[in-house]
Amino acid sequence: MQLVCWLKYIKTTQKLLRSSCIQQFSTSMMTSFRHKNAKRIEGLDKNVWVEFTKLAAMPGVVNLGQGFPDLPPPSHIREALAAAAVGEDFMLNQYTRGFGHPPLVKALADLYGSVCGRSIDPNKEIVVTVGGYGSLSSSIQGLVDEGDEVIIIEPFFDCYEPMVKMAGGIPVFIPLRPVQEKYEQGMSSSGDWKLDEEELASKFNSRTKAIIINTPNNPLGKVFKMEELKIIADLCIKHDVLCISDEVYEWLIYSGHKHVKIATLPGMWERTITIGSAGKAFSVTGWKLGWSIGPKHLIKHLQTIQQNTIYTCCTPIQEAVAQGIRKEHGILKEQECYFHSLPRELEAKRNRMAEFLHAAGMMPVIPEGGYFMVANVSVLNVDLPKTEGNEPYDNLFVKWMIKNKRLAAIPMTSFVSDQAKSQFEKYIRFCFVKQDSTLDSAETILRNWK
Ligand code: IK2
Repeated sequence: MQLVCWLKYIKTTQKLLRSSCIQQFSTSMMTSFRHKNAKRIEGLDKNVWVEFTKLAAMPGVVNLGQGFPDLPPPSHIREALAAAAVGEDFMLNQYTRGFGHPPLVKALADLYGSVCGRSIDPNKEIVVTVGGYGSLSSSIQGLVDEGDEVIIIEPFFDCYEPMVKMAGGIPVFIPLRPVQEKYEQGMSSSGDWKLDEEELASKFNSRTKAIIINTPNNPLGKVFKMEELKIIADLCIKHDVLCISDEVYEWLIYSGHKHVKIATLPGMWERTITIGSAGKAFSVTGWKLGWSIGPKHLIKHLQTIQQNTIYTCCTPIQEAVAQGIRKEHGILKEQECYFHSLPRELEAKRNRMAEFLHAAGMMPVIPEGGYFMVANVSVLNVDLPKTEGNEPYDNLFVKWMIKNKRLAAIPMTSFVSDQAKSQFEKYIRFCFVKQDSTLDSAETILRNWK
């Protein structure tokens, strides 16, 4: 009897073992074959916004990290959105044209037609996308091929590098450098950061497909001058290279500076995609609506990406942005135009931030445009805790500042390639498109720093 029991026990155990082995085997099969990422996203899983937005959301932290306004957007555009959703024309809640809602592409063609001094075909030379981000993505996916080189100016908006890699392209970096760190009363200007002309020329070759430029630049706030853009344009023309010009901060230009669209330089329209963002133009970053404008022989490739990825963007938001653009276009020469009143309001905030960063002992770089300010923090000589590995100084500094000072910013090395981290790690980026009360809280922390 005992022997029978033993035999039964052994049989059951073998059965269980067998099924668990099969399970383990099949799980590892699934992990290795079915659950594995596509090669094109290999190594691209880290993201600065995921990491630092979580830290900045801790209770009691003043958030000058990610670039979103905590100011009220213009009421006309919010009312237009409400009306689009609940108004009589209920069809505004249904799909619209895939490449862009007809009233929006018309409004964009009219506005940019007058800004660029040329006629723009609303249907063939514009595509409306999910944010400026969507435009970057469809430009790169639609135009960059396996093995193509794409020149990226450092520091750069962080998604350029992974987007180029996802398309199979090869990013080729060129840094902006402070020509001479001219500090006047502890401050310098983003205009002091320049490209070396010879170094830039050395990056162009027969494999170069495109260059990505960003003016005003995030994070530096540099507004590229006509002569700097001419150098880039001449190289593009000489080497038959495309230009993806990210101009999401085009309206945020401070006194004494001027935004120049590289697409308006001779020979550049036919090789340039210009990217804009309603989120940045109207302080509605959560609406995630942007656009690409360019010649039809390039835009048609972005349209192909659009129709095979997201197909169309949200109709009521497009309708509201169309109305907003028409309104601002109508008063473009007036002081009250939001595209002029916002930078006026922000210039005062910029100056205020420069003062209080300086008071804390940091060395701010005054931006000529955009809504970010970088500051050299290495001069504070903060004794940072040692960590394993080689995490850059600015990363450690920001984590320390969030924990000990309850103030959040973004490390500058998030905006550069791995090779350039040591060159940029003494800077961090603050955002100043904030209500006075938010800046008051930041100022209190910074003035009590010592
Ligand atoms: N291009 C640049 C240069 C941007 O800065 C952004 C938005 N970035 O804001 C987050 C931050 O830096 O804190 C985009 C493109 C994307 O624009 P959109 O929000 O319209 O997709």
